[in-house]
Amino acid sequence: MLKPYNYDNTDAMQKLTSIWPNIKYTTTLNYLGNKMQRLAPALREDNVPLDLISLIKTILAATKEISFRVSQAHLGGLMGSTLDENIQGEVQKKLDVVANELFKDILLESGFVKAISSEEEDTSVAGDEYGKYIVSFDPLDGSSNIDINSLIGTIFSIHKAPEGMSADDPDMFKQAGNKQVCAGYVLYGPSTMLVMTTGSGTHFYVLDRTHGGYLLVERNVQVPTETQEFAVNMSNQRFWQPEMQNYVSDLLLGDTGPRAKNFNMRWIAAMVGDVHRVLCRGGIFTYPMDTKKTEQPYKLRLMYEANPMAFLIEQAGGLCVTSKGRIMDIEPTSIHQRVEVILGSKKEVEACLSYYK
Ligand code: AFP
Repeated sequence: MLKPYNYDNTDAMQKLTSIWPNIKYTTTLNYLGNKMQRLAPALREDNVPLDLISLIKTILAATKEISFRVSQAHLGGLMGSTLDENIQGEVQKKLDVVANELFKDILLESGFVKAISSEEEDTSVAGDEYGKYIVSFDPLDGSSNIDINSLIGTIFSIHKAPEGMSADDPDMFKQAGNKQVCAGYVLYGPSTMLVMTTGSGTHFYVLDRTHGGYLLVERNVQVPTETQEFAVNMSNQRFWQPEMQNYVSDLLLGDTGPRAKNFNMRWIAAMVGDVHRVLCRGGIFTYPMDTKKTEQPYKLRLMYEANPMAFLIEQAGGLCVTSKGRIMDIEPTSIHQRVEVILGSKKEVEACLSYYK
């Protein structure tokens, strides 16, 4: 019979070290010895104000519930689509709706939030008139992965609530990404992982199900400046602008072309997964402008995807741009606005941009 998981499982550690004598087990030991830093002290170390810490904890309570529901989706009849579409004309999955309701309810009841905006809502939703913050979120990014038990995640972005505006005014959300006070995502993968920044570096946390909280596993993650890996939906190649076509064609030529090195390609179809890989080992990720649907030249959403990822990537030393400039400097015109995204390893993003000059 399997023993229940035990923090002081020294037997397990002895076994591990006998199998891998050189294992870098300090992390595991720290983990088993419960010495890893918990979320709140880690945030205090970054001088995050107490009310923002409380809001972050509220958001993370929702993600723990979503993580559980995601793991039980097949058993609980939550696979498949609803009969509805969201405001952006996309068919909603049952889990999209459940995650959105969970997130919305918990945030609006918290008292910390003046309003929320979600990829799944038609417009912003008012919260507490005296709430200090506004939160934008994509409750489940990568919905097409739900039915195949593959990687999905929640993305969130926090701004200060502007003073003098009413809680039901969606214009509160028209703030550039450079005004974010916190951004992050939670990956529902083999482990549930939080990646977050409050402007003092990008840090990785893992949900420890034994005590129910997130533990800091890596502080100040850095995206390598150079890479040989790219992520793009190649099936759209013929719809891209000539500049992007030329750039990717040169990547594909590998060491026989002008880049003089071979590239590998990865595509998870969930931005959270692709950005996570870039944060872990470098790479370039792009969803460029295309002419597939003339009325919709861009796919990714500024508030729910591009801005929070830009904050995380820049805090980790990478770049996040459109072919015309920095994503976080875009002044939004609507809450469901879409943008071109090119992000990742600094030198590779610069190499891509050089094709547009
Ligand atoms: P959904 O969450 O609406 O499924 O969209 C996911 C996403 O916006 C982004 O996370 C992916 O990078 C991109 O779409 C995948 O797009 P393709 O359908 O072109 O693979």
